[in-house]
Amino acid sequence: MNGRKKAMDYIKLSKEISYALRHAPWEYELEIDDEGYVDINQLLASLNELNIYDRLIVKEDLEYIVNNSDKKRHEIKDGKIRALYGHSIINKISKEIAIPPKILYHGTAKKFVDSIVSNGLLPMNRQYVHLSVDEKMAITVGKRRDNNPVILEIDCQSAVNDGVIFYIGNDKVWLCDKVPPKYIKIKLDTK
Ligand code: HQG
Repeated sequence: MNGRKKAMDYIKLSKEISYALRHAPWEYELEIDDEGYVDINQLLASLNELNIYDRLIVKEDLEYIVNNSDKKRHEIKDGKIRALYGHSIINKISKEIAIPPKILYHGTAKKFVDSIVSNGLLPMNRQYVHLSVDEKMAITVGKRRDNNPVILEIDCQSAVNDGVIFYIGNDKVWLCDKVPPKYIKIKLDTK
């Protein structure tokens, strides 16, 4: 065995799959369809060319990641796999429109709050704004950027009544094209 090759690392592999499917399918020679799916065999071939691990990555490894990750980031269907949210590629992934819960949450850094209050929540480098189903999750999301994140409460009920469209990411993540300031309330400053 080549000593430099590593044992399978599912967290690292999951991150690499997210990177490929959300941000850079072309780097992995993947054709991505309108819903974000790529062919599993194409993805495996490309990952295995990198020759990182001490064995080949197989379909069951992808299934393991999908079924055992802390979050439902990816979905497998009919020999294809996709990221459920997080995309930044130019061609917008089409997502299923649905009516969200009355309230959703967004965790962010304090330094962004003034801009968000003025301009609303914008997708920034991604295709959609990402919203969380509960405050706990929003705090975790916000902590990626600020030890004391600010939690925003989104009045989805009013937004839906006014015609704002929401999309399903997964069971805990909702997506939106943008959230105008009038539906945003500062819920919790965790400091
Ligand atoms: C902020 C992770 C200034 C926004 C997470 C956020 C999530 C503004 C940042 C998912 C703004 C964008 C996405 C405005 C928004 N002015 N700043 N008008 N509007 N922002 O990473 O929601 O673990 O693109 O508040 O858990 O943090 O990778 O979005 O701070 O579910 O699966 O601009 O990614 O999931 O940051 O995270 P991001 P996000 P994974």
